[in-house]
Amino acid sequence: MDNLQPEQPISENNETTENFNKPSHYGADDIQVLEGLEPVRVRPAMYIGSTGESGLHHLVFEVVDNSIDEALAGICTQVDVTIHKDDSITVVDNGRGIPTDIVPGENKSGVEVVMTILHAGGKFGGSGYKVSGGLHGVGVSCVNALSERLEVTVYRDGRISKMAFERGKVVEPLTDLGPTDKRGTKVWFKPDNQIFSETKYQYEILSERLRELAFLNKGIKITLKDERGDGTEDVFHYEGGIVQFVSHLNQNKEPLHEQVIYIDVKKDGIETEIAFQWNKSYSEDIYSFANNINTREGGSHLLGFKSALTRVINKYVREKKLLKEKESNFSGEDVREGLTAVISVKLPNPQFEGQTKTKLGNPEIKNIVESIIDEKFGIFLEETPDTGKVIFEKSLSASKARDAAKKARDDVRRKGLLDKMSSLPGKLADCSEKDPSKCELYIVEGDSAGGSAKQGRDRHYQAILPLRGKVLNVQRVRTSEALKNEEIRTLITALGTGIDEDFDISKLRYDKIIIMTDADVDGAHIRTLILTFFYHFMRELIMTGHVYIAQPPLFKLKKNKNEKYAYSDSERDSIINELGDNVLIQRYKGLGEMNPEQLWETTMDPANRFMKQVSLHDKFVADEIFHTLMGDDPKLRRAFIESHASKVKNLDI
Ligand code: 0RA
Repeated sequence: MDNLQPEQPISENNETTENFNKPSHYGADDIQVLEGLEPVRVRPAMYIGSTGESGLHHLVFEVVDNSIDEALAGICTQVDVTIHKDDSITVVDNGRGIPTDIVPGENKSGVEVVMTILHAGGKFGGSGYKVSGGLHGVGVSCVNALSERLEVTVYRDGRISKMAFERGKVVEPLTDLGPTDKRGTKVWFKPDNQIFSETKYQYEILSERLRELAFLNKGIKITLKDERGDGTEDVFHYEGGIVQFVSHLNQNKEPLHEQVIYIDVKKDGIETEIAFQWNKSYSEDIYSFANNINTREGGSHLLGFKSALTRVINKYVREKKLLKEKESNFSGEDVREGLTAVISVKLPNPQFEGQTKTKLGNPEIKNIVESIIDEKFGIFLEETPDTGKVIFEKSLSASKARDAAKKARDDVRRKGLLDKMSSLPGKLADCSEKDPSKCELYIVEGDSAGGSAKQGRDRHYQAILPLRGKVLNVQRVRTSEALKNEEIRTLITALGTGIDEDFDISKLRYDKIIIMTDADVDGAHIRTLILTFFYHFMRELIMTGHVYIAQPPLFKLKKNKNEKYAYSDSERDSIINELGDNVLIQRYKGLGEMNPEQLWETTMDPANRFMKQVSLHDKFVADEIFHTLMGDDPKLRRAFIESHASKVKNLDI
């Protein structure tokens, strides 16, 4: 703990100055006006990120984080989350229970302090590491402020006590309800629909994060129950922790060695856990966490891991004379090809930096992780030479492929094939507008639909790129192979950004890239292949919300002169109801069945069209899906499509 600062209790005023994007004339008077939980209701997004779907789910995670803190303190072993019929939520844990006695200096019970004072943590002499002090770490009081009603029941010191709030204000004081032999806290809340634009919980969003938390905190049992619909239920409980996390991530890939390498070191109050395993794929999937928070932007722990991994492997292959003397060292990318890794550090005062505050800043962590990998992974390689050899061979093949890919890129570049200045692909019907922020590119399946789209479009700002036949599955080949494919090169040239190391989003030629394929199985497959292309070579385009999926209508309904389009079965049915008898129903099997005017009207006109924006809600779920759907194992693919049949529509893959 020597070089660590003691945890600073954050005072309320301090937090106010930090969190408010205040104008410079913001004074003490203003702060007084916004006392208690009022600021949270005035500016909810500032506390929970948004008042949409993400903020709504964040409420659950905020409560669960407190339960996880109890688990980190070694007390809580189980957390049960229930989504009720009315989209209210219950979280029950068997932790210590929120203190019920009076907090000195506040003259209020612990429960009231925790539920009504922002960042009340410090008032309980917090120690150890806390998730709830982490990223958003706003505290359960924010959940209370943003709930129409919240009830908290505490089982502590043999007694049950209960208290209720509405929109953050006490409506029922803390009341003793009698004896109990249980211990823990139950929080029930109903999000305030005056605050949230969306109040329907999505099972998948909750289950993903809860599963992740169970992986990251081995032994803890987290259950999720959905009382709406057919009563879906999940139990997440992993005695193997992040080792099972890595196995899970690699489940659809072919591991190159059986054993997941696992390193766990606790030193000076910091716990470092790393699990990793190489597989046959060409991608690198490393997930890093600090205090259970996904550090998507990486940081010192990730840097430490990467640099030590490269060093240890090079040292090993030199010592064992596996690499010839004249051959140069492996690069970091070489040794990480096909690597799946989870790095989880838990530390007393994490510093989160970066654009989305998901980059671990604490500089001392880099050295700590480096020396752990140096030592422990070094020993592992010495003791497990079979695996050492497998890693060497994978790195060697990656290094050769990287040379070949570079050569292919250089060749292509020399010939000017990826350079838009040379010439845009002949098939591209470009738009006349030159400002990319106003431009749209429709990627269309087949020449005939391409023809309709070219005629139907607004050529001022809409460009059309027809793709012929099946697009290459880039997940299955290396970059050098992919670049030999004409459709792939056409796509890259049209977009203008380049790929891999050359990728530069500022060169993007269109603000919206819209995939328009038939509404049938083939169309869905081609769409997946195009998405796989973006995911593999230009993931940032998806991350930044540039990629969309066009939604052509499924039916045309006609009665006399009255024509309507339906985009789903249920819409078809309600239009039939509306129009009455003798409705002529035409099912569109392909885009080619629509004439240019119809295509414009139903699918391309910004005033009428429906589009879905493609998002990577969670990188590791997305990886899983792409590997299942685009990987080599048809059995897995079928099983996935069957089990996700209804969701595949939502995911748009
Ligand atoms: C304040 C202090 C302590 C625990 C908690 C709050 C606490 C909050 C929540 C919210 C959901 N479950 C919870 N469990 C505990 C520490 C209590 C102590 O030191 O005994």
